[in-house]
Amino acid sequence: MNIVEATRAVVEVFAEAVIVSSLGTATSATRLVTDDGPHFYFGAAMGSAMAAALGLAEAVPDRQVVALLGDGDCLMGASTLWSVSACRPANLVVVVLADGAYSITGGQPVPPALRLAEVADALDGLAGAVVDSVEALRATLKSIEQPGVVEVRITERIWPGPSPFVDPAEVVRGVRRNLGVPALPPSGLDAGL
Ligand SMILES: Cc1ncc(C[n+]2csc(CCOP(=O)(O)OP(=O)(O)O)c2C)c(N)n1
Repeated sequence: MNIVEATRAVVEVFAEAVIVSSLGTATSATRLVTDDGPHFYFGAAMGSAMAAALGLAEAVPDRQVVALLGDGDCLMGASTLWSVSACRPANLVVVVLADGAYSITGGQPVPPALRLAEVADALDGLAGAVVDSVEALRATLKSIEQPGVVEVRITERIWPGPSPFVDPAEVVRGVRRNLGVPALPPSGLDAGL
């Protein structure tokens, strides 16, 4: 399975979800699969996407939120798992695209034994699963208790296409539109400051 196939499965199972995609190929794949949908793309802030997804899930409990993370990003922000366990939002799935590499910076290896599902299972109120096929991913997304963590074994590394570098002001506008909340007044962000 490659990350585009995995992302497509996530988007199809959770068609109404707000996706928070971490920097790198997770953002490129989400842009590709959703045709630049109004999701929460991270452009450079590594290790922050799971925490942002947790905050979003708490803020909009009637919406499904998916954190779609690279394994490098997930490791950098892994302490958020303990916060997810403490807060237990029933509308959050964390999907980790475990390709074993920091792909966007040149493919340096991520520490091999992630064991994220085992970590999740060890924490109160958090479910963990490991999948290695698109079919298993779909079935797991439909059945996992939330909050849950799905470690997706990516065996084929590909470059999804769209740039992972996003315009933060445009991302904010898209997410607010997606959530049905009014746009913010113009700010320095819009001016690229
Ligand atoms: C705090 C911080 N450290 C390092 C970087 C540089 N950096 C950007 S993307 C990346 C790798 C991300 O790896 P992963 O989340 O697995 O995504 P992939 O590159 O595989 O798509 C690194 C190290 C950064 N942006 N921020």
